[in-house]
Amino acid sequence: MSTTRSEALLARGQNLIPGGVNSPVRAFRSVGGTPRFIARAQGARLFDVDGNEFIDYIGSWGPMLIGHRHPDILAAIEKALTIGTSFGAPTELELELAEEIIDAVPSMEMLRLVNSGTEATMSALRVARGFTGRDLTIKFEGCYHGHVDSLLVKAGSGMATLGIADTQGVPKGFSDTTIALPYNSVEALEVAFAERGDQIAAVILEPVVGNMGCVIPTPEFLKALQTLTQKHGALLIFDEVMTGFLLARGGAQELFGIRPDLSTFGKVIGGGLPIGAYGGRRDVMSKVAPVGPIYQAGTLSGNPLAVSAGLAMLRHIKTHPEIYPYLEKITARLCEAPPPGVTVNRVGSMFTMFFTETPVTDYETAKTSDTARFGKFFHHLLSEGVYFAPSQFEAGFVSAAHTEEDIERTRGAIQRFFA
Ligand code: KE4
Repeated sequence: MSTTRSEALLARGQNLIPGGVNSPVRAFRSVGGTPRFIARAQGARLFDVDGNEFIDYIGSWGPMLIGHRHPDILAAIEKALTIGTSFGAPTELELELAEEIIDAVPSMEMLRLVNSGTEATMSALRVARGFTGRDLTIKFEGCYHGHVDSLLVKAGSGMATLGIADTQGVPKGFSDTTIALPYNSVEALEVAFAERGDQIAAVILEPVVGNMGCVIPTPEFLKALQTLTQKHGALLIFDEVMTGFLLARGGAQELFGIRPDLSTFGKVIGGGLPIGAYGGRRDVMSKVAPVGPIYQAGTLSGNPLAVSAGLAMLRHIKTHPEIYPYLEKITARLCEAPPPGVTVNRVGSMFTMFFTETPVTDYETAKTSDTARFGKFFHHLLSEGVYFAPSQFEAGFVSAAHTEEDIERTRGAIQRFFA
């Protein structure tokens, strides 16, 4: 498999952009080798600049729920182009997207559109602090909520991939406002609230984790989150940037029957264009400028291109509810009967094959994985035309464009690694 052009582009990129990539996980640093520069994508396929074809299990880290270049999305973007790309003034399209999100997610009584998941979580946190008048946040080790200064504490995703425990550049004063606890630990949560409950503005979590690899909350953990936040007057924030509209039309909160105070979204709601959203309780969101004293703004927030693509995506999901049982079926088949030494965690179309015998329930158990062997597995799959996430500490994603034949081909490639 030639990587000549990718190697040349990487060399050229190194002088222009840190690592030649615009997001660290793309650099293949934890799996080694040359990151593939992508020429184009279609459906469940990626095509790199050397003409190699891959079955894609990244899906742009979530947005490509219905596959690359879906005709509904392309048509919506083309239509949007006829009216303009950004006005810096309100449009009816933004109201329609807000209505679609609110219709799908009952806890979202009011919301604000932004341009990334990071903006969404940063804003939700500021609103929680402003609403409660408190400064502290609880997050969980291995969860990643975007590169918000105060949340880059024991974070997952690229930080876990690169083994960066705590990034440089975040003032101690910021990270001191964050309490990082083990995911799924009811006891740690109880102790934190017992000690500092009246200072805690919010608890933020990935309701199904993707960013330490896929990790699933226990019912006891979810119950404790609800009980303790309510008891102490803290807000419960579900970061559904990855899980929103991906695991179900109503996100993880629909699966678990939980109504968080605030939720954040991104990825799928933009249909592959830059977008984010935060929202929830009306009494909380009514504190946001211009109606309230908590400020948040954005030049391209609600721009017609991203909103049109997002609307097309959410309308497709609403009119094609069969995508979720299909995704459940083919992803379950992909993950069926894992090889010895591999622990698989999966919810819907989100999955991770951990190279450990240990059940993975938090960051500590995720880190028992043999990342060197995962790197060899990743490159074996790549050589067979299968593109998994280039990190043990990320989730993979199956799309509605994947066929049963794609799944069988992928299973064959996996089995040949262990043969
Ligand atoms: P963005 O700012 O990247 O749009 O969203 C940040 C974010 C927030 N919350 C959750 C739960 C997320 O998963 C993310 C971003 N996810 C990573 C994938 N692990 C994005 C990929 C990357 O950083 O390159």
